[in-house]
Amino acid sequence: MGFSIGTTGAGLGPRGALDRFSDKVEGKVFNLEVVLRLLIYVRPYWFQMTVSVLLLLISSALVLTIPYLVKIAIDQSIAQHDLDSLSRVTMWMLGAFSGLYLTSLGQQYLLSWIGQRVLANLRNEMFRHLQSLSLGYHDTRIVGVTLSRVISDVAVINELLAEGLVTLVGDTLLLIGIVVTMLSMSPRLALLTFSVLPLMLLVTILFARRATAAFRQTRARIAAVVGDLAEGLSGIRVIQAFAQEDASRTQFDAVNRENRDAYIEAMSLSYIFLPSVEFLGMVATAIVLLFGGLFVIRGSLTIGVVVAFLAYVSRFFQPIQELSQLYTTMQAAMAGGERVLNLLDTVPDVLDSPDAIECPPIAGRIELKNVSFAYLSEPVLHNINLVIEAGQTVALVGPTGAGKTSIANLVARFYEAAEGAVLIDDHNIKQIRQHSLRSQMGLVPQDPFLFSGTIADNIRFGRPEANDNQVKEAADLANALEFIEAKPNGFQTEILEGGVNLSLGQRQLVCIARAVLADPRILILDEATASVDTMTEVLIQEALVQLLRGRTAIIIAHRLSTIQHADQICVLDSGSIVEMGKHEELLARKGLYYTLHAS
Ligand code: DCP
Ligand code: MG
Repeated sequence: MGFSIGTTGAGLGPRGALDRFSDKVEGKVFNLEVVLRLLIYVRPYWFQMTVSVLLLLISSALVLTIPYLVKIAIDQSIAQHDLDSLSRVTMWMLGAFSGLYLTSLGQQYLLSWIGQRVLANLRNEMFRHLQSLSLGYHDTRIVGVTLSRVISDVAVINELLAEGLVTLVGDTLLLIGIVVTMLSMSPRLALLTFSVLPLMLLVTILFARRATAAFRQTRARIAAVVGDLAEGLSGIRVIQAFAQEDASRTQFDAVNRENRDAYIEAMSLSYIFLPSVEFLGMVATAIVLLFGGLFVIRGSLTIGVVVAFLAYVSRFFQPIQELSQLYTTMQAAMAGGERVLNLLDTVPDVLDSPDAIECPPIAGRIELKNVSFAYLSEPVLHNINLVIEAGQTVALVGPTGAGKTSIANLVARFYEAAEGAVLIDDHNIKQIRQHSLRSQMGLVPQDPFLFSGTIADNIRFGRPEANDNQVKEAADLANALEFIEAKPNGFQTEILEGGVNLSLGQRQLVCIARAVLADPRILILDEATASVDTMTEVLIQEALVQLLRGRTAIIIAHRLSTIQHADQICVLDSGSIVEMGKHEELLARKGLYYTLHAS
């Protein structure tokens, strides 16, 4: 779906650009409800998760053991010149190292195994939900922003669920383990070493507070970059046509620069923080050397303990660093999680009622009863009453913006009328499952959209099981065969996204063929506004005669020549039906239809 490009470029300053793409402010660092709901996505993998936590426990225990083995080697084996014991301890150490290697490997693998599955499942669910949301939702959203929901918000959630929570548990356990081991080896030296902790706590709190704000900025800015990029790309034709590259570039440059600055600020905080932690680690090391050495000289401590302490101190500050980084991840994940859950919680405006029926093959009678409708707040259709008998062709005509496409949108139930009812074969449209209704309806949209793929793929879109002959027949009926066969690759011609390598008329012919192949009971044809050449127009007209045989049809025409044979012509103006009748009657009346026809 394309989105409005009218607002791109010079008109909006960088501020405006940013505001368009930014979301509601981010809240808490920890939101239990969000975490619990997200954990549901991890639940299918509880077994792997348990194994990975077990592996983590083992590897943490091994990390704790290694300095202890060093102490034994120094204080017992080496001090007592016991070679046997030394080789035994060394073997133990090698064993511990191998164990550490294997458990970390297994744990990392399992975590990414789980993480990628959670990520993919969440994306699938979002995609499915986005598909179920009515056009009313998509109309009011910027595609780039929705993209960043599905891509980056989900990724950061994954970072939290898969790695963050496990890091949290693992690092906390490791910290406690180190503290307990140090205290039990030498309470005096341990307490002296921990004297740097208050300072460390202070630095961490200061950092976390500043970093929270800084990283929040980076996320808002990157959303703006993605949004602006997406809009700039889909509007590229218009931007180039109006030579607005400079303005567009300036705007992109502005959001890009703000993103850069926000990032540099956030990163420089990290660059101040991490060395500070390291510095405090060095201070702790110095304390161990000084006091530990003193105790050794006085004979109240063994050298092995001092060496083990040095090892523990060096391990001690790594979890602290990781935990403080986790703080920012967690915050991003909470914000992302909230947005993703909001999206998943959005209820489609157009919902099947619980007792909606699977629609039997319909005859195709359509009735609009006192229908009034607004997309947002401004009323677009006023009290429309229209009956189309099964098999009839009704043409909707009227000036641009009169509400023709809107009527088609209501019949196809892309939107729901605020007042009145749309009936199909005397069923209220709300009582029919959307899917079963649309599968009997063919639509040739005003803006004929083609997917990337071959021409044949595109024609087959509504009926993937159709064979090559049926595709060819449909193309023939739609009068598209001639131009398709003139292409060097015929039906296998690759179409670019949006169908840009076909002319508008050709795109419309392919869309008509697509509708023919689906063989719908009701056909809605919204003629493209841009004029097609007279040759193509004749082709489309001829195709229509074939196409409409035995079906109910709503034809929206801009060229009145196309619809002179319609059973009924319905003239709309500003959202109301102003005239209705056959071609000659309407001409004779010399009203709006006459004026339109004359122009
Ligand atoms: N409109 C809106 N939101 C949308 C689509 C349309 O607010 N998502 C408004 C714009 C028009 C009015 O609704 O004022 C009627 O729009 P239609 O698309 O129904 O108009 P037509 O199809 O009659 O116009 P055209 O001949 O240009 O296709
Ligand atoms: Mg229209």
